[in-house]
Amino acid sequence: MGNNKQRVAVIGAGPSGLAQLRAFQSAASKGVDIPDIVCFEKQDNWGGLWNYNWRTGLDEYGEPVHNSMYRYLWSNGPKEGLEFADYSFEEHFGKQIASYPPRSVLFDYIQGRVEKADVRKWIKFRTPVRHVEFDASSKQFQVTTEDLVKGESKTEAFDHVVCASGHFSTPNVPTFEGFDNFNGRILHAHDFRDAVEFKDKRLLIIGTSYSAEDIGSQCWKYGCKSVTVSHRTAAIGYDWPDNWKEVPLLTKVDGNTAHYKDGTSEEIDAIILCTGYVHHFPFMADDLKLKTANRLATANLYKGVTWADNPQLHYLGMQDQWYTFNMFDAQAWFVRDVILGEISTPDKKAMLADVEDRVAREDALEDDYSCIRYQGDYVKELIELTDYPSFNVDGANEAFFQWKKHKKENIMTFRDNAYKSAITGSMAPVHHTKWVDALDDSFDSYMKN
Ligand code: FAD
Ligand code: NA7
Repeated sequence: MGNNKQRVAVIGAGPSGLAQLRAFQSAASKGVDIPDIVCFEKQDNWGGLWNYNWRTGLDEYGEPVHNSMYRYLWSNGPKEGLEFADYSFEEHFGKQIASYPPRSVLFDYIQGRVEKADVRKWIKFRTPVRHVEFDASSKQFQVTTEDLVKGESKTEAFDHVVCASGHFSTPNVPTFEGFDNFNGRILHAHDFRDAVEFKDKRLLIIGTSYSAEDIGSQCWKYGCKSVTVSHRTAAIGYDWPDNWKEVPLLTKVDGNTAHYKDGTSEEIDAIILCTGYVHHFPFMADDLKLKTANRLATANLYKGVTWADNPQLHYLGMQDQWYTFNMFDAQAWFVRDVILGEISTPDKKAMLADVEDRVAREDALEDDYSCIRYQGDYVKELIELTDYPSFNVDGANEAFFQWKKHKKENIMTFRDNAYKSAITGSMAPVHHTKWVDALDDSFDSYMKN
């Protein structure tokens, strides 16, 4: 199979980058002669966003802190939607576990697969990629990295680059009139860590998506006084607890008074901007930089991964995400086979036509259920092209549909439900403690039977 001793650079050792390493290792274990793989990771450990860190702002090397996760984060969707097809939860934990694990449990699961695959040796930690450009004459990329510990920079040639640096780390931070004089804390979701900080506080949240609903719920769980969610487009619309309300967009703050578009106002103590993230690739040369909205069909990526202007470059995990880990796998196995020459890419015109078709099909989707099916179909499309273990994607879709239904029924109890694995077919147990009562969500406490 394929051309060998080419060099492949993978940027980032989060779930997407690790999927790429596992994809190559899986081929190697079947006797395929694989290229030299070097994965550059700016943090000191793998796991990407799941590698939790208390730090905010800049880290000890002056690098922007990548982590956007918070202390008491539990999976915001059912684990049955993200399970690896080649490494089930039962294989990792030796038993089925409940459906909405806290982040430490998911980190352990992500780590288990790549420890088993023995791919840590391919990763250079504490080594951010500073610049990537393509040299048309050698047909190779020049990749400049910095070893933060040694303080040394280096430029090396690679035949292929796989960018897996994530897109939920650089915050989108609007401002509002009066913020400079607000008498309380203002932060973006990216810098939110410990809900206990907001105990007894009247909290204003701006934005209506996952971060808004989950950070609000968490602060509610850990005893904030009230939650107001302010929307630009539409209210979220769940049946919220009594001390939770939804209002139109904030127009200004005046001291501690927040004013909304409908003319109402109230006193608040803290503001959390849950206004999303931007795709940010400062290290990519302009002609290689992905510019896309956070959506299911990304701009300029053939099959959602391969850079239409240059198929030696790939981006993983750049879509908005219903599916996560197993979709990154489907992408990584496809990219591996393109790099190995097992799958050929068509000319640029055909690649762009593929992108256009994906965009048009996404634009025609009417509700969240059709979006889930669309992304499930994308996962199916990719896994049919490679030897990634085929799995019951319709079963995973079903777990997502149940999740949507359970959220609608009660947004504060949806995590108490259990679903069937699309990989092993077994049912998850109901967790020993209801989410709202599980204030200790440490690994050990969660794993108790
Ligand atoms: P990331 O996890 O972001 O990893 C990217 C890696 O690239 C990082 O390790 C980073 O340090 C590294 N990197 C970045 N720039 C450079 C550089 N220049 N050089 C070298 N290395 C670099 N998904 C779920 O399935 N379930 C959930 O419950 C869930 N909750 C979430 C909660 C929050 C708050 C957020 C923000 C996301 C959540 N997600 C969840 C989605 C999340 O995007 C995926 O689970 C997953 O982490 C994406 O993996 P990734 O590898 O693409 O990106
Ligand atoms: P999302 O899903 O990208 O949502 C961003 C939200 O922010 C969305 O509700 C936007 O409202 C809102 N937004 C963006 N800009 C503004 C301004 N200027 N004013 C008011 N509201 C604004 O980001 P999340 O952080 O919630 O989720 C990202 C990932 O983290 C997700 O995959 C989860 O797994 C965890 P809009 O509807 O556009 O009006």
